Amino acid sequence: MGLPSLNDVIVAIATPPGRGAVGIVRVSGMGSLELVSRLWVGKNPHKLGGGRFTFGKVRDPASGEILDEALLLVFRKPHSYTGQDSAEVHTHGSPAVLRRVVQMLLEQGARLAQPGEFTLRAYLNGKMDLAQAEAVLSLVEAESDAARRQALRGLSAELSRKIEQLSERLFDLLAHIQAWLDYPEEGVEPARVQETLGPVLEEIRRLLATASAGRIAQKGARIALVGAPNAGKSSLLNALLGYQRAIVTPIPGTTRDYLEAPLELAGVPIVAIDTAGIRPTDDIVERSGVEHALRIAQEADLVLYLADQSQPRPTPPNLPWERTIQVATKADLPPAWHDPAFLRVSSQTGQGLDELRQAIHARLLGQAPQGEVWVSNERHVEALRRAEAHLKEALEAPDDLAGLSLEAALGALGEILGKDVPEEVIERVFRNFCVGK
Ligand SMILES: Nc1nc2c(ncn2[C@@H]2O[C@H](COP(=O)(O)OP(=O)(O)O)[C@@H](O)[C@H]2O)c(=O)[nH]1
Ligand SMILES: [Mg+2]
Repeated sequence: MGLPSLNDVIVAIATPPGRGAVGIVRVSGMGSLELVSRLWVGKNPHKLGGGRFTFGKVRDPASGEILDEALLLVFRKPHSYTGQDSAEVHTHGSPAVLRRVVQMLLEQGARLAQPGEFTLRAYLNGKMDLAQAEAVLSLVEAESDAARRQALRGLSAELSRKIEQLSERLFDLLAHIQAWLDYPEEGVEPARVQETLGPVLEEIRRLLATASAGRIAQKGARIALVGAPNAGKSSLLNALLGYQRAIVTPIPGTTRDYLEAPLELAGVPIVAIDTAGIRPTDDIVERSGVEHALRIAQEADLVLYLADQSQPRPTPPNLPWERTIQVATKADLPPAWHDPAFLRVSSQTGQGLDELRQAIHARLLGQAPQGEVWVSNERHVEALRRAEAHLKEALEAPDDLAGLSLEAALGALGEILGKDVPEEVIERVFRNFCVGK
């Protein structure tokens, strides 16, 4: 299919579908001010300074009919989002008005923008690199504070700068190896492959270690509450939520199905899943619930295993222990056993709940340093993994061959920024955008 042309004027409604207080139509490309001026009654857009608003009316150039009162915002290249002459028409947020404005611009020679095409133009015109363009999408999609914060980091090129710095160090090393190979008689010192690669590799691994937190910040996490019947799972869910979501009874086996409840914990969107109590049973409905609970636990990002510390200690089920927090419940009652590996919590008094929230937060986002950029984009993670593998190769290769692996690693890092990436990759990135962004 190929990437769309940069040379025509594109137009799209930039605000979400439906009615709103204000609706925005966006135009970008060479000649966009000319097109807009044909339907603008008011100050001549050509005479308007970049970044300035003017108040006027939108008129159908064919019939002369006035459609709405509006604001016009003009940007001049290269000082615009896309790097081209651009304009925004802010009308009242009526779908009928917005559609007509777009229609009239199409009649004047613009074409409908494809999804993400404004941001694509920004990338192709060098206003941002590919990682920043992806951060734009992450920011638009961000539903939690953590995701929003990380997207902004990407947008302001924190990740890009880090990747550029690493690439530069590799590039210097590569140049050195080449000089040493090509001009042996010049007395070029042997390249210090180990000394340079070690720290770069470490840095890449540090970035990769943030991937799980990055993904969770962006997409959220699923936390399963499991344990024997009457362990206090539903009570704990309600305590974490702050309202009565799940039925609590003293009768074991009340929750036979599972239920999901959304909550936000330390800026991360969480889905907490209350499951059927795990015990051997002949009841067919309950047994199915038990099997389901174990499967949910295997698939969850984090498991809370609950055991009632006021009762004899239960035999633990088969759980993914490396992502499980053990919780001793009903801490307000006298203990029948004690194990320091368990967090003692009472849903009734609230004892231990803050510690539990902190433990959950630490498990979900723990490896990722706050105040630093996290890698949340799957494409970036994959490229970093390849760079890591090539650098490992380079470390193990004799110095005269290390250059090849270095080049491959540099290629992988460059892809993150969109350097020398095939058009298909670019198309795939922008396909997920909405029209008008
Ligand atoms: N004293 C005390 N009782 C609790 C606590 N949490 C739950 N219970 C009681 O234990 C019983 C089972 O609780 P529930 O949340 O339904 O357990 P589930 O079967 O694991 O969902 C109910 O009678 C609850 O009132 C707690 O922290 N302290
Ligand atoms: Mg229950």
